Amino acid sequence: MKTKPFTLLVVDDSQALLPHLVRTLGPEDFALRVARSGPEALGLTQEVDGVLLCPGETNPTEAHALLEALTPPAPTSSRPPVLVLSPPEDKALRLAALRRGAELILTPWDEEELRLRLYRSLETYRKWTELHSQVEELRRLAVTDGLTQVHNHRYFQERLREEFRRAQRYDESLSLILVDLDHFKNINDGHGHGAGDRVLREVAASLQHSVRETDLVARYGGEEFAILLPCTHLPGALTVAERVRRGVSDLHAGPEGALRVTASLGVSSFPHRAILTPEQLLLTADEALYRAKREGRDRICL
Ligand code: GH3
Ligand code: MG
Ligand code: MG
Ligand code: MG
Repeated sequence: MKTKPFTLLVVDDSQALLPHLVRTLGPEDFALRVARSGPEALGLTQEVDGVLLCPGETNPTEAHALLEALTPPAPTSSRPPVLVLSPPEDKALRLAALRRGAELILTPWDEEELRLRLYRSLETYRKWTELHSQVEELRRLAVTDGLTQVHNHRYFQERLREEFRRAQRYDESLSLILVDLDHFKNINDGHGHGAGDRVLREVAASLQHSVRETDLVARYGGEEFAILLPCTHLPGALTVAERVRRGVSDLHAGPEGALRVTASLGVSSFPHRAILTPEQLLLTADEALYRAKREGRDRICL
């Protein structure tokens, strides 16, 4: 399978080399973009697979400044590789390039060597970015519930412990809401498991809409969700819980939006004299949820 050509940014203020490069590199493997100035080049680096710096005609100060701007030191490989065409006598430029992790190609260059080195360099970067996005995707999958796309149980447990420690150490408040759908079994029994799954996805989206971005929504189990509210005291959590309860009961869910569903909610908050561990925060919310069920469902207890 033919891979798509690499996009190479040629930074060449004189443009003297360009026709030569076009011939050497060939359109099969390289699509060339040209920048005539440093600022123009910096604007384009995110769109290309690599940068070829041809400082031949530029004054040395400019060449150095541009090299530095193109090779920020901190997060490695998140930028395309930079290759520098340098005359052998410009030792300062050669050393600067090596220090900044750029590759050197000495002039006068050999056509085949230039082509191969560019190809390998850009190919390595492309593979690296592909791998990087796969890792990112795996990282996302590892903390996400597959059905509802909110966070999963394991991630919730991790964050619960982390947020609890933080709240203890910095004397902050932390609240937890457990949400359990009412008589959900009836939805499955009456409309099928597929419809039930769809309702779960819609409920999860509704919960996510009812909270702030700094809050954490997770699927705790089957038709039960947990919402962690950092830096939120009990009155704040009750306000959120009411917004969540109403959001769920207002949903027109399932196929054709014909299904209605309600939820029972249990709320707990730290600090509290009886809550000294994350487990106790969880247990307190769970007991509150149980009371909400017993007292008639579609309600909030604490
Ligand atoms: P209650 O008001 O007491 O909570 O009643 P309920 O029917 O919701 O409670 P119960 O815990 O007895 O039943 C939970 C139901 O949730 C049963 C199970 O089939 C359903 N459920 C759990 N996970 C899923 C899922 O991933 N998809 C679907 N469609 N249903 C699920
Ligand atoms: Mg139940
Ligand atoms: Mg239920
Ligand atoms: Mg349940």
